[in-house]
Amino acid sequence: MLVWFTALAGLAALLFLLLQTLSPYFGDECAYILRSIKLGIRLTKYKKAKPFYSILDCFLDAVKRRPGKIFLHFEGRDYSYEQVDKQSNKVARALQAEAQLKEGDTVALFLSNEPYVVWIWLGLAKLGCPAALLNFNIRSKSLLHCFSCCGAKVIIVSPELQDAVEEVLPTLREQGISVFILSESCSIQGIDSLSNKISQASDQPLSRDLRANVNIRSTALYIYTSGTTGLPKAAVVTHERVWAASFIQAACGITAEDIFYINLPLYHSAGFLIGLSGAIERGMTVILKRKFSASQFWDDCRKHNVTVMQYIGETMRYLCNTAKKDNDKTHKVRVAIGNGIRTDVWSEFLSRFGDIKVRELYAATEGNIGFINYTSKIGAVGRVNFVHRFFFPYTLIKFDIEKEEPVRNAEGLCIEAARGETGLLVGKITRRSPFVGYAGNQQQTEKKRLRDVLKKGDLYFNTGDLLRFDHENFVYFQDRVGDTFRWKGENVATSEVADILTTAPCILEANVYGVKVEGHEGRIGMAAVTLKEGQDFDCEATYKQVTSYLPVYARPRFIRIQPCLEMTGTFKMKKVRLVEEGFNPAHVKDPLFFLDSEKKTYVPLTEEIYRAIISLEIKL
Ligand SMILES: *[C@@H]1O[C@H](CO)[C@@H](O)[C@H](O)[C@H]1NC(C)=O
Ligand SMILES: CC(=O)N[C@H]1CO[C@H](CO)[C@@H](O)[C@@H]1O
Repeated sequence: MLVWFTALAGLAALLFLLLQTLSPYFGDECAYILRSIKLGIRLTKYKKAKPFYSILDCFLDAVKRRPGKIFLHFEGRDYSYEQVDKQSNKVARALQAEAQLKEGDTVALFLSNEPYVVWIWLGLAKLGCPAALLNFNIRSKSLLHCFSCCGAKVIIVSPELQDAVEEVLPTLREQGISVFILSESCSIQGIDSLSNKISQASDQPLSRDLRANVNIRSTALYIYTSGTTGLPKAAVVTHERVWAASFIQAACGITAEDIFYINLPLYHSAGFLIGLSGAIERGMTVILKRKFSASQFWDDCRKHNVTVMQYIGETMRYLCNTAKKDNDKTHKVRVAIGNGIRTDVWSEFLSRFGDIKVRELYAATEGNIGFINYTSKIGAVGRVNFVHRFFFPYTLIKFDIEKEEPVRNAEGLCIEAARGETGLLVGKITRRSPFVGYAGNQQQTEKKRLRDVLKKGDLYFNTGDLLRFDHENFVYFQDRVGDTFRWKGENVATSEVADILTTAPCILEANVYGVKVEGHEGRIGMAAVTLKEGQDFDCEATYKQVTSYLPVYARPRFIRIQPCLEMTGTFKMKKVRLVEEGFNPAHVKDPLFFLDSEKKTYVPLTEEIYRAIISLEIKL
């Protein structure tokens, strides 16, 4: 018996070695598949559990298991699992009393990156209430839009964002919205202080009955994404999705003993779901940072013994751009999880900061398909793997960039892209990989659904992203379709920028797009505009308009004045040629302007300025 068993084990080992020589990634592949299967089994168990087992229950179990373990470190203070639990009880009780919250009521959080986000989110979860995570950079019209599409009747605001909320207060009051600010007192009529009420509230646990109806398909969060048109959209994040994203750390081999550094905003899925929620799933310690700082990054990591870091493409480049130091490799960081890193930055990062496993992943907040880079292939966002593809069917289809639509054959079906060819990623919508859509926006939800893809009557989620699979099955991200581009890790919706530009006194029409600049990830904002009759381009007024209403990353740094804008047959503005022509004054004959953030105005874009930008003397 034992002999047989040993022989069998030997055979298995031999087979493994054989396959490993056939594909150098076979070992990684097996480890990843095994981990994924284990996580799949766990998710199925949670789905079937009665009552439903949510990430909050996972947190409460962690509190029971290791109450004294540090959950959160923020600006010199430690908060244990037990302390965070008690603090969230106080928040829940204060909100129950002050805002009369009931199970299912949505509450919007307009908060900086601080521990309050965690306490309030857990407090709301204890009441069975979803949280809408507002981006703290948005203002005025965008802020009102984001707030109203999630259907919240309550908004909670950080003291440093008081001005922004005062600006929209008249509208909020008209709609009968309760506004709470996290300070001890507030003299503004229509804004109530909350901190004093939280500190007076009891820290006793709340009854589970308060969230008796929450199940895996209930909405847990709203996370905003700027899609292909106009204002941000509120992606509905169900508990199922929270679990799936929370498993990413586990899938990357992170353990409870790791220490996770969150320096990304908590209003994005990266920081909130993968970082914070994933940390709860692991029962680990989080070092929370108010704002990303390249200069403090490694000192923070050394000081707190950080072992796992998170990045978006840009932040890796910022780290590589800091002055070299002797202790660059002295730290305990072993894994970096993120997305959008450029191949050259990736290589530089590894040679500069040592042997860190980069786990590049591809996923959209609302999407139903994702990839993780689980081998060590530089540049790839993941691998096509038959187990993954079996459970979550997806494909790449041929896409017409100019028409911005999938190419279809004579029967009206889409055409799969060949190996090595760039195509649009679509994920089949099934019960296992659902697409829930956007809150209060049926039209946008419908736009992301693609029918008759491979068979008549089938239904896919259109990611709006162009990817490529190579001959070794690696997956590469290529670009985002259409009107959204990425700059500094943020999506910029061009029509939103155009709306702001056309309210400047001199501008008639605006066509906004992103252009590539050497040495930078993503695309920087540029606009081709036409002027109102008899008007000149007003540098100062346009600067004022742009800086008052747009976050820094969305402002068009280049403006091109055109006599008229080129349109498609269906009256869509043509962008492709403009994008290609870029902002080089030697090639573009139209007048060009540059947003000079030091002079605080637009200035004519001279050859000299162009050269300074290309040589990175001018920081963008
Ligand atoms: C980091 O690790 C070192 C050595 O293991 C230990 O002495 C130190 O106390 C740790 N620092 C923190 C903040 O935990
Ligand atoms: C596809 C993939 O996994 N890519 C990365 C995964 O992680 C390794 C380890 O750091 C990287 O080197 C790969 O480039």
